[in-house]
Amino acid sequence: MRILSTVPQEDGYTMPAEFSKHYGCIMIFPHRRDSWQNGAYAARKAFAQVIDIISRSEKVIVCARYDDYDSARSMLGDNVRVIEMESDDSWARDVAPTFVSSGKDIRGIDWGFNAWGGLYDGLYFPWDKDNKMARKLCDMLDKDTYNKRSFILEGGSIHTDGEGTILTTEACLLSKGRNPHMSKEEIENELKRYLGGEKVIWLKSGIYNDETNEHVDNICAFTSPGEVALAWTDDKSDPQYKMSQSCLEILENSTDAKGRKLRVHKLPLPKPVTITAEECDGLDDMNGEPTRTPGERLAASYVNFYISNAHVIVPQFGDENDGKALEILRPLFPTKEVVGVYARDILIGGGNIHCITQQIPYFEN
Ligand code: KQY
Repeated sequence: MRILSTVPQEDGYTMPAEFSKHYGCIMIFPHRRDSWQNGAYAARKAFAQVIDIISRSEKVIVCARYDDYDSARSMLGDNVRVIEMESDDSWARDVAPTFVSSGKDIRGIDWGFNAWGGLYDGLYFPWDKDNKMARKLCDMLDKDTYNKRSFILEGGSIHTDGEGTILTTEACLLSKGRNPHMSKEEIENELKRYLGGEKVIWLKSGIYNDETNEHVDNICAFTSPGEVALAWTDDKSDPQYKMSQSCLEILENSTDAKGRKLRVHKLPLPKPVTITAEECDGLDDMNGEPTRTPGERLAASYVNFYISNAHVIVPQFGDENDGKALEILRPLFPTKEVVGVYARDILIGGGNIHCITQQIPYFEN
């Protein structure tokens, strides 16, 4: 494995869309007791359901800490590969490499990771184990890796259509805890150079109270070139209303890198999901402070789905809109089975199904 200081776009490597063919998916077995209630037991069961569905159509590699290896091995199927790797938490989307492809082979990008905002507004300290995972995973896969640790970026803060269009949010990428020394234009240029894009569509915000500084993968996702799903509410009293409305205006007035007008599919949000006192009791304190307070609104959204080779795996919350979200997504993915997984126990950690996965694009050699 080589550590490269060149630039993917100049080397002929670009990031494929999630809906293109995968070799596999990277995930991390959950363990952090201040993120996941009751020693992460319920979260492990929810992760295992997601892993089982993904593993039916692509290779799943699950990273487990030394202490969790036996538990992961016994909970996961024979066709899942469990490898021992230390981590601080379990958000593969943000700490595993973002892969770029030449059409034949793939390389990883090793972005800097600082737990969603570092000492400014990050969510935990230290984060050094997470920050080392991307490079280790490239080594394990024997794929060259671009060293971009000088630039703080999480995989959940970007989406691409694989045809030159990148989606992101200002709330996240222009936040003070990431790359405060860089202008919006400089950040946009880095996205284009590393992901191989020609156009960046900047949404202003994401999902209300999303502790990632409003990652794009919770509010809006490409379902095919020229088409996006957008988290939506018609409830004007909900602070989310103005946020989704502003995204809609931007999307409806944008063309993609190929000059197409975007078709926007509204995915209704569930009713506000809040954490209970009992769930909070199941979480360990962090440095003597609780990580959540009873009644706190969690950033629930159906947009946080994962597109595998054969399925679209969509979070479910026990809400009346659960089925509606699946019905809206089905015609958008005519060659895949759209399935729901009850994901409250993942959401309690602060993200959802897309956030716990990172696809590895298909490669020939
Ligand atoms: O949504 C994500 N991509 C990660 C959420 C991290 C939350 C940490 N508590």
